[in-house]
Amino acid sequence: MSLIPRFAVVGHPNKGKSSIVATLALDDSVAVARSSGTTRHSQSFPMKVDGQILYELIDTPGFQRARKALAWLQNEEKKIHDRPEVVRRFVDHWQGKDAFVDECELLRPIINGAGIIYVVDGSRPYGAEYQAEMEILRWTGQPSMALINPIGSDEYVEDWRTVLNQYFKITRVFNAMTVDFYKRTEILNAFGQLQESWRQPLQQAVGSLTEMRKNQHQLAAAEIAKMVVKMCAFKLEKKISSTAEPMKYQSALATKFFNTLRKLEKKCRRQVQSIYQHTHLHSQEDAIELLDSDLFRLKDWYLWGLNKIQLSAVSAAAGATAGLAVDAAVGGASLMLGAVSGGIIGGAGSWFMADKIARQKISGILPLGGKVLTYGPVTNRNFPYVLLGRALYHRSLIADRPHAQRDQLILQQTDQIAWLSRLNPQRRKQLDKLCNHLSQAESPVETRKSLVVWLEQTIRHAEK
Ligand SMILES: Nc1nc2c(ncn2[C@@H]2O[C@H](COP(=O)(O)OP(=O)(O)O)[C@@H](O)[C@H]2O)c(=O)[nH]1
Ligand SMILES: [Mg+2]
Repeated sequence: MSLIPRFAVVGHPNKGKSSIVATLALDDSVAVARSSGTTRHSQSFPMKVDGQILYELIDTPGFQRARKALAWLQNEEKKIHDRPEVVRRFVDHWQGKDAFVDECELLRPIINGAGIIYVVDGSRPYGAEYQAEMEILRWTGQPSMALINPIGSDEYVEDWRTVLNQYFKITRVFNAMTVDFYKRTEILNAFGQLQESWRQPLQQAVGSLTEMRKNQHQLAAAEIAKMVVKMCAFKLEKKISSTAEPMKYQSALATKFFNTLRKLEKKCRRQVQSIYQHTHLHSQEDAIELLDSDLFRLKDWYLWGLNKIQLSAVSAAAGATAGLAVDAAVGGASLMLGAVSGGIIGGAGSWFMADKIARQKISGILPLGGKVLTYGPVTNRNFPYVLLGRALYHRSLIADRPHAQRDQLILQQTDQIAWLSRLNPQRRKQLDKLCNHLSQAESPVETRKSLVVWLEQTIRHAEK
């Protein structure tokens, strides 16, 4: 006998059944749609950790003709003991015929042993048509519980509770769109109370899920640290002949430089999404950029990173050059630190002035003649803070996103303004030190290791 608990999620069409399956199976491939009738066939979604199935959720089409189905059952019934058998006969009898297609689909997994999760919408009033559905489910004799999904409002939640308590041992309010990790584990524990043999496997499932989430946080921290270290040290080089005019190459080199950085940030986001099992998110959002804010929209940098005064302070502490004074003097209109350095070769003044974010250098002469143009790394001391702020914000949206959600991931800068000021002084000091190393691309391996530790702590803290 299989000990894997299986649950059929059933109810009226369009009450959030598929949303509940997506959320509890952590699977964003479950079809959720505006129009009813999106789910035509029962489909099983196993929740797996490390290849092991912990439990299975079965998405089903909604009841269409519950009262007629119940009338058929009542007509067939001889004694109350027969009821589960009569439901089986109903499915066998109507299988493949037109009359009760959806009823057959949704009842089959139940008569084959699945537990029942009955879903209703807490924003809509109770009506007599639901009674036939609950009655049929009761006839199956399978363990069952009810979930009230408040789609939009919870106006009728209490009315529903009174009705559902008459039919189900356990009733819970469960909003598939806003549920967090702990509410989800609480619901799984409640499922375990439905049948003795499910209790232990579901407890184990909660343990595995908790462990999995911890791993996801660690993987995300490692991924973000890798990206930040790489981006802070990133530079491009181009060899040109001694006689070539460097300015001719500047614009193409700059474009490639900034595009590569944008791509690295995007790649890290995809990785984080896939770590948290949101693998369908990007394909839904190809048309519009996820978190629609460009990395190099410099006016946003003070929101993501340090403000002007803080920036002066960290830069002064790190012994930055006169460039900082220039930046402060122009009132922050430019984010430039003026930290342009290295082999300046005459006649390239405009090369340096054209861009204010990254270091640019022309060096030569190569053994065989020619010059090397270098673009990068980014010299602005705010850069690591900005990258970390954006990455942590994106991660928190993804980690908390229920798998039923199908809308855009929207950036609300007001949500995360001052993420730095929420850090306690000690963690802030650690961060300043790390960002200083990052800005100077010092000991990248060590910096990365310390950054992973720092990120793991920050993420753990955000979870509480
Ligand atoms: N606001 C809100 N919308 C929801 C919720 N649950 C489901 N929906 C929406 O209701 C519609 C039907 O959901 P779905 O899960 O496909 O229902 P099903 O037909 O019962 O499987 C979809 O557009 C969902 O996005 C919820 O808790 N809150
Ligand atoms: Mg559905």
